[in-house]
Amino acid sequence: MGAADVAAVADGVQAGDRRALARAITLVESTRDDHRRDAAAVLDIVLPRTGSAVRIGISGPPGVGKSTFIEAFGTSLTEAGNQVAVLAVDPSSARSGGSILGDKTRMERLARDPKAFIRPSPAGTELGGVARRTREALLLCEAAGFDVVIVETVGVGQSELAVADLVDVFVLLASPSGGDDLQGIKRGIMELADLVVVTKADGDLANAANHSAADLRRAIHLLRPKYDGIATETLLVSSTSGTGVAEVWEAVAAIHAHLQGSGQLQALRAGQAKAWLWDEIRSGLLERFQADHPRAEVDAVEAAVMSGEVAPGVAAQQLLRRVDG
Ligand SMILES: Nc1nc2c(ncn2[C@@H]2O[C@H](COP(=O)(O)OP(=O)(O)OP(=O)(O)O)[C@@H](O)[C@H]2O)c(=O)[nH]1
Ligand SMILES: [Mg+2]
Repeated sequence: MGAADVAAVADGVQAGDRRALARAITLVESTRDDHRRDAAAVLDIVLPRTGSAVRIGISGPPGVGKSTFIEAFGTSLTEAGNQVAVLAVDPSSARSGGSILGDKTRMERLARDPKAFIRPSPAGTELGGVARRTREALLLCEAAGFDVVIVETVGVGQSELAVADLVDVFVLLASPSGGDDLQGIKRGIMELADLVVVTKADGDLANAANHSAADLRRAIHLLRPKYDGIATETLLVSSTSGTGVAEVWEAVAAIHAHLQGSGQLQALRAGQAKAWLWDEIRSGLLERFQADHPRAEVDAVEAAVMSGEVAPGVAAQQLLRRVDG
């Protein structure tokens, strides 16, 4: 792509043109060197126009009701005049393509909403790559004028950590359940949450949802608060009836306002930018290392290490020596 084309894409993004935004995100997601260079050039141009959105992470186990909630939540936000972008972070191992099809039908209204933009996760990539590209896609959405960016991830392991690292407010969805196992939520994940929302608080499940909320409140009470001056709340929602959806936004907005007012948001984002820099350096070095070292040579060294012939540290030093030169 020539400089003029790069400028045209960047202009389109800044004008809020959906096709330009989709094209820029495709560049960001590409693994081709020339595409990555073009993506970097576009990002460089639009960077001054980024930073003003409320960045929300939404996570929860499969089937908890993420898509249904985002449909209700996103629609209520666009009705209030906001422009809402939804990005998904899902390492390919986490789910099959079938669920993405499910998402399309569960977010039907939002998908057709002219004030919303939904982008599924790029397929066939590992978590590190997806997280990196999602950060860039998030910046592009901000430059395109979206004032709320939602990053969705299915909570099956490391992806929550990656998402918590790129948003301002992290919302954890939990299922109604009679048990006292806290729906299998790991303590480490609960510690990431700025807000916990129990879903499906309606009909037959209303009672179980209330019990779950009470259990979660007790568990959260025992955790160290994530920020000074903000206690992690547990709310109840029914995405199908709409009950509680507005309260989730009020809580998110209150947390965001508190972080902004206290200077903690600036510190949070600065820390995230620094971590992102080192992520890029790490993956850039690894890519160069792999380009410099033929696969067969690395395989042979791996085999020697695995059989105990060579100590891992010694083998690594030998391979790394060549990177210095
Ligand atoms: N009763 C009730 N059911 C709901 C509600 N929200 C979602 N569900 C149902 O729960 C099921 C899962 O909802 P999804 O929104 O697809 O859940 P998800 O978390 O996106 O699932 P994955 O994408 O597979 O991880 C569906 O059958 C929904 O109809 C709700 O508020 N009330
Ligand atoms: Mg879903």
